[in-house]
This record gives sequence, C-alpha cells and structure tokens, in this order.
Amino acid sequence: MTVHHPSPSLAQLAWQRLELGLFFHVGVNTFAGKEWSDGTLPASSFDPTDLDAGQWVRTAKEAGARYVVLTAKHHDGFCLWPTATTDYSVASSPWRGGQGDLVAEVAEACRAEGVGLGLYLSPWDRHAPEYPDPQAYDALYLAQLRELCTGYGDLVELWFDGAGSAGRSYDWDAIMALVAELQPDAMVFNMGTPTIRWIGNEDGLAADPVRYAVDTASLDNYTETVIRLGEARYVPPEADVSIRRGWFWAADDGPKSVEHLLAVYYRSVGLGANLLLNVPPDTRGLLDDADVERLRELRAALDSRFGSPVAGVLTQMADGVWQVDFQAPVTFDHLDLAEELSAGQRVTAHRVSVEGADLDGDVLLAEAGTVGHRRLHAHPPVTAQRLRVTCVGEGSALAGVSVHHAGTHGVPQIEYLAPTDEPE
Ligand code: FUL
Repeated sequence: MTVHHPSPSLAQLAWQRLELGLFFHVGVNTFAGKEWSDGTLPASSFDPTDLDAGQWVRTAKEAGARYVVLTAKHHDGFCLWPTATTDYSVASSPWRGGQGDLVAEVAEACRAEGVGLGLYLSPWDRHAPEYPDPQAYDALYLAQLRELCTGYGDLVELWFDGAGSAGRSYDWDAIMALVAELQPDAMVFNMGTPTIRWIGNEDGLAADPVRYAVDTASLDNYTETVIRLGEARYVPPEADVSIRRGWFWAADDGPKSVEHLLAVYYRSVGLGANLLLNVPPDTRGLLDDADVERLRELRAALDSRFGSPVAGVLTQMADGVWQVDFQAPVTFDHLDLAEELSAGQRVTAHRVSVEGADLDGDVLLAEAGTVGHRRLHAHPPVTAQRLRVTCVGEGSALAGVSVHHAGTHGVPQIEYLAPTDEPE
C-alpha cells in the first residue's frame, strides 16, 4: 500500500519554526470580569487608560515568543479596531477619545520588535443584529476580515474559533478565498480549510504521537466544515492554554506555577506542537505584573535547561539509522531532535541509544513515537561522544540532533489534567 505523505507549504514550515506565541484576550469582558459576554456590555466600558501594546510585545519577545495573536473580535462582537461594519467598537469607547485602533497599535509594536502578528476574529457574534440572517452576516464577517487582512501588514495566523457556532455554518469558501487573496501566507486555524489545527484541549497539552498529516475527516469533532475535505493533509497543531484560569484578565485570578508552565512546554513544544500561551492585558491595558514576572521565571527556567545546546554531526548509516557525533565527550540529560519535514512528516517511531567506553554496552536513552519540528527527551545524565537514532517511517530523515545539560531530568507532571484527545 502506498502511504500518502502530504508535504507542508513553506509558510507552514516557517510558522512551525515560530514555536511559541503569546495570545492576548482583551475587550469589554476585561472590564466586566467576564469570560464570555452577550454583546450588550456598553462600548463605553472599554477604557484601558495606560494601554501600552509595546509592553505586551516586548514581554512576548523576552519570553521567547516569536508571534502574538490578538482577539480583534471575541464572541461578544466588540471590535478592537475602528471598523466600518459596526459602531460596537473602540470608536465608541472613551479609550484614546474614540480615536484609537488597538489592532494597529499591536501591529506597530510587532513590527518594531520583529514579532509576528496573528488575529482572532470570532465567527460567533452575539452583538451583530445581522447574525440571525446568514447572508447578511456572512457579508459583514467578510467585510471585517477584509479590513483586518488589508490594514495591518502581513499576518502569520488567522484564528477562527469554533466555539458557539454549533449548528451554524458560514461561507467558508468565500472566507478562504479572501484569505488566499489577501494573506496567502497566514495560517488558518481550525476552521474552513485549516492549515493548522487545535490540539484538542485548552490545557496546552499534546500527546505522542503528534501527527502533522491528518485525515481531515477525523477532525469532525472540532468543526463540521472540515469534513468535506476528507483527505490526509499537512495540518500541524497549535496547543493553546492560558497562563491563568481565565482567558480574560480578572482581579481574582493569577498565573499558573512555573512547574505547570514547564510541564506544558514539554507537552507542546517538546512534542512538536506550537504553544500559544494566553497572557491577558488587564484593565490598565498592561500585562499583569505577576504574569510578567512568571514569564520571566519561565524563560529563566527554559534558558537554564536549554540555553547551551551542544550540536552533533549527523551521518546516515542506513535507512532510518543516524549516527550523531560530538567533538568531544559530552555530559547531558536532554535530547533535542528535529525531523526533516520538507517531504512531510515521516517518522512514526524512534529510538535513541548511546555507546561509550564507560558504559555497559548499548544504553537506551529514549524510545517514543513522532519527532516532528522538535522532540525533547529528558533522561538520567549520561556522558558520551556518539549517539545512534533509529527512526521508523518510510523516507524518514533527521534535520538535527543536539543535547543539553539541564542539570535536571525532572519533567514536572500535571497529574490532574485528562490526557489529550487527539484525532487518529
Ligand atoms: C474558546 C473561546 O470560547 C474562549 O473564550 C477563548 O477565546 C478560547 C481561546 O477559545 O473557544
């Protein structure tokens, strides 16, 4: 049987290399302490008096994020840019005297910092009077998307959230055509004809195997609109999670522990999924000091574990068998593998072993499933100059292997979260 290996586009590979993004949920909900609102909160309540998008994006960059995603419109319908499609927007708020454009401020900060920009535009809209009329609402949604795709430079991602839309279909053909015309390199999250997909939970947790080639028919539990594609396509996942309990800022909420965030990192980036970590701006329009501090702690923990990689030289020994040589014996407790993905994801299983003068024969360091963009393994410290990686999978190839001496091989566990419900 010939196995079909769908290949990624260059834009998908570029997006996977971004690895880590920050999500910004902000809007009228921020001022009401709500997660969802029904479109009736007054636009006048939006008043982040000290708003500084530069602080958000600089914080993202310092945390190691290479892109951010902003909720340009959440389910409540309030628009963070002065859209011509509705007056339920920043233009009707006291912020910047009604002259502000938050999407523009974030876009400008991203340009200044060299960070990618993604936008979330909720299809479900609880404010728009047009919503009950599919034709009228599709036209409004397309007009909003056109504004976002034309006014703010290149976008790395468009986040189409399925929540609230059960039983409702939108004009995805027209939506996808507009994206193809105006932002052909932007990733499309999860709906329409997705180029990236949800990991299946909002805890930021992937599970081995992490498949990039998915039969999109199996995504039917996420969205009805993808069923019709019915073929295997390259659709890598993005694991989303909030640093806090809520997606929007609330006074009585606070950040997760560093251990928790590290566990999420191992279970997302460490398994080859992108991680989109939500850090919500507060009522001042700034990232909360406690969240900023927690991000610094997370970055420091990641740097101390993975900040000084030692790269090995790869030699292919046979089909799927790779030898990795280091210049001198190196002591390490983490493996960092990368797969060559240009011809699609090929590795379905892999095994890493080490042989050395002081070691008793061939010592198995790791044995697992997919490799993908990046695969991290923690293991007890070992000193060696040579490794062997054996991959299962037709035409499988590695792009790089490095090792780290983190000084720990402890991977924090998140016991209470249910395992990821990954599509087959
Ligand atoms: C969900 C939404 O309902 C939440 O409010 C949040 O935006 C999250 C990222 O996606 O589907």
